[in-house]
Amino acid sequence: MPPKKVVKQEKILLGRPSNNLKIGVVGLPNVGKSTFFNAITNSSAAAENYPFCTIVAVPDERFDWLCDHFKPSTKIPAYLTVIDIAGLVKGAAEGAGLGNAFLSHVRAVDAIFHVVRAFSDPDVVHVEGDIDPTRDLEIIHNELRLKDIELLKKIVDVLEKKLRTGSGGTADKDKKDECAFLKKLLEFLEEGNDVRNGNWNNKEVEYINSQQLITAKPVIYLANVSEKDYLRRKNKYLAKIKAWIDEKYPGDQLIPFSGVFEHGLTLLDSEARAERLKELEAVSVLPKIIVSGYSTLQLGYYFTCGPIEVRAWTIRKGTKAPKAAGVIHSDFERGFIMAEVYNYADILELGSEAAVKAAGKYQQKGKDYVVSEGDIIFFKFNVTADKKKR
Ligand SMILES: Nc1nc2c(ncn2[C@@H]2O[C@H](COP(=O)(O)OP(=O)(O)O)[C@@H](O)[C@H]2O)c(=O)[nH]1
Ligand SMILES: [Mg+2]
Repeated sequence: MPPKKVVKQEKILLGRPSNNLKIGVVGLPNVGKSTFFNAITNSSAAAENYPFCTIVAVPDERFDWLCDHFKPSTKIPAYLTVIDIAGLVKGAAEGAGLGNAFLSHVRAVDAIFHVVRAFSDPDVVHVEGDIDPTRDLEIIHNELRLKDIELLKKIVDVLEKKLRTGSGGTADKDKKDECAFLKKLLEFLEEGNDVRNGNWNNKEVEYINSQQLITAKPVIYLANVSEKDYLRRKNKYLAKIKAWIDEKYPGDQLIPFSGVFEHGLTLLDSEARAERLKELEAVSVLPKIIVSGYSTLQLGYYFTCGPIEVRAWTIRKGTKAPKAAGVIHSDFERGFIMAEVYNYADILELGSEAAVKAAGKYQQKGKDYVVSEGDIIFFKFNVTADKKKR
């Protein structure tokens, strides 16, 4: 007898990132958030910027290669929106500092860059008096957790009220399940955990994703070290920070950077900058930080390519063709017929679209096709006329 086929259920991930990814910068005052934010903004990649919000192209060598190859009139890389979220201090959850003003911003982001101070400088005041990165990490995490607790309490209250007056139908049954789960989640938070610490099943993830909980968002830790420490790749706080992260949030990324150093680089023109980096035998870590935002969210790209436009589209790893098409337009998903697909690796190896076709690597795929990283896709779709009119 053949072995029983095991249907493995795909695990849904927390969060619902779109093609327009947003990351918020959080941390205590005077840790270097704005310095980091300004360095990102001034770096040549900045496409648009506002006082607290900047949009940068995500560096990608495949995208650059495709633009060189197709020479399109329009080039649209993947973009990352970075938001400088000020105002988090101890007691922020109760309204200290800017308190609630930052909240709507932080709720709207897909992920968090958590900047922690690992440089000493008597001229730059530390709100807590001395340099102690893990204490600072605890303070910020606590405030964010308290905000989630406050929000969840309100949601549970409203749900319970609704259930008391409800009809008892099947819609109620689902609401009841949701309410019971959110209560469980509230307890979990009150015990000192973050939402992302939990191991949730798919239904629970759906409940979580329908709320805007801050502690459900993935975090990338950025340790701001002095220029000297950055260049000699040594810092007395890093080991302790790393140990703290490994204990509380195993697997999360820690990237050391130097705000002052990065900022200094952005003041130079590209030639002087290259010279300085060569002289110091150093690199800017900003591109790595920007890309890390993508990988942490388990995102990848596919491309659409032609003489008019080369464009990168952001999808979650494991996305099927119709859903990937929906990133371009909902009609593409609704009226999906097929995808014509080849991969960046093929055109890089074979040199042209014609050669890719001749090698049989330009293929037609149906609705069950799982898009691969670096696919180049042309979607065919059809929407019926009456649905088109909206
Ligand atoms: N010595 C030193 N000063 C820094 C560093 N990064 C930022 N600063 C300074 O610290 C102060 C606060 O930085 P800022 O980026 O405004 O912090 P924010 O409050 O977190 O936005 C500014 O005077 C910066 O110049 C660093 O790596 N070393
Ligand atoms: Mg600031």
